Amino acid sequence: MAAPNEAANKDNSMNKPIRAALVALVRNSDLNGIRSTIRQVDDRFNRNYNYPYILLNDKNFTDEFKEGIHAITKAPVHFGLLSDDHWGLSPYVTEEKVKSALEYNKNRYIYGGSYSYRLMCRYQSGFIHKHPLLQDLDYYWRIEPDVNYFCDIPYDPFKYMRDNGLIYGFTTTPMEIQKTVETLWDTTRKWMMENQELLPEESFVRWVVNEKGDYTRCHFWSNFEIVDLSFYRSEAYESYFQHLDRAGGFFYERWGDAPVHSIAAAMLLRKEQLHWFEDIGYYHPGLRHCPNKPEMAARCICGPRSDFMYRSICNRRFGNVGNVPKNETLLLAQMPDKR
Ligand SMILES: Nc1nc2c(ncn2[C@@H]2O[C@H](COP(=O)(O)OP(=O)(O)OP(=O)(O)O)[C@@H](O)[C@H]2O)c(=O)[nH]1
Ligand SMILES: *[C@@H]1O[C@H](CO)[C@@H](O)[C@H](O)[C@H]1NC(C)=O
Ligand SMILES: *[C@@H]1O[C@H](CO)[C@@H](O)[C@H](O)[C@H]1NC(C)=O
Ligand SMILES: [Mg+2]
Repeated sequence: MAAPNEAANKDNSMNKPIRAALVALVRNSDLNGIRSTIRQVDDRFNRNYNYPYILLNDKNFTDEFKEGIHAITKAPVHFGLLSDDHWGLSPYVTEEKVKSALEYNKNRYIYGGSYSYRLMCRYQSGFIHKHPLLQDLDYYWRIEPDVNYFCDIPYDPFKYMRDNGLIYGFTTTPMEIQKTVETLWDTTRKWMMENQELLPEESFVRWVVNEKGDYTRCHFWSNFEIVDLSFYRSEAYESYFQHLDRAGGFFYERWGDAPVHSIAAAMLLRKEQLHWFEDIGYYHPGLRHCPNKPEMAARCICGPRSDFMYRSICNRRFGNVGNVPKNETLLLAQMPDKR
């Protein structure tokens, strides 16, 4: 019997089932919104694949919620509760200072005075990938209530990620509100200087920092993200998250999981490991992406096709900048954020 050659071996691993799931953090009050999302994800993609849904909540899901979800999908669904050590106030901040920060910020920007919003952002930044229900997954695809999927997805994005060595997939690239991240870049720079051994030889960091050392506030909107979870489980990501948590900005400011995930991806990955799913037409309140390439648009129900991503400064920047070597990254990390 002939020994299998290398190509055959490779082929074999390409066809291995992928351990992946669609994951959402939701409240019982989000039932209608998440039913709507799940129905669209099923219709557009998952009815052909049957990847499980994992729904997480800081409170017990009600029977009404669980029944409502099972009634809308045939895919397996797992309901999970968050542990108290994952969902709560950071041990590095003081309650008093948090209270006055919420008071100060409540009219400065959306969710400026919301405590639970901050718990949500901290959870999705540092803990969601540690939930026991996600332990055996290689990839997750984050979904949210009340979003729209406009286009048929006639292939498996998880498999696409794996076969192409991709780590982070996104659909939209807005710019973060300055006031919510006032010290995020300076805190990040400090981490880079103190943890040089965790930086890769080459990275896409120039997407988030310009030649003058200023934070561009470009980020991937993480209400949609498809991610190789080994990235969030890596020593570098965990060290970065711990450093941010210690600085207190999840509470004193309103650091979102979107800018945090995005800075980490740009700083720790190469451009070839990031992917714009241009063909996945998507809407989350506030932003819409509708593909304009004819072969993509043919599978979509949205229009006209001159949406956000074709005007987005951050999407243009994604196309225009490339990887830089570590020595250049460190020069940028020495420059204070001047805004
Ligand atoms: N279990 C639980 N889930 C939450 C809580 N706050 C937010 N979420 C979920 O976290 C995700 C993000 O929250 P959103 O309120 O959608 O935040 P956003 O997308 O920044 O803003 P909007 O969609 O405009 O409200 C959603 O899936 C919410 O259902 C919470 O206190 N408990
Ligand atoms: C949540 O569910 C668990 C397990 O079913 C139960 O032990 C616990 O008492 C519930 N908590 C609340 C607040 O209902
Ligand atoms: C970074 O190192 C490379 C060689 O690895 C060198 O060509 C380049 O000039 C260096 N850049 C800076 C800014 O020092
Ligand atoms: Mg949302």
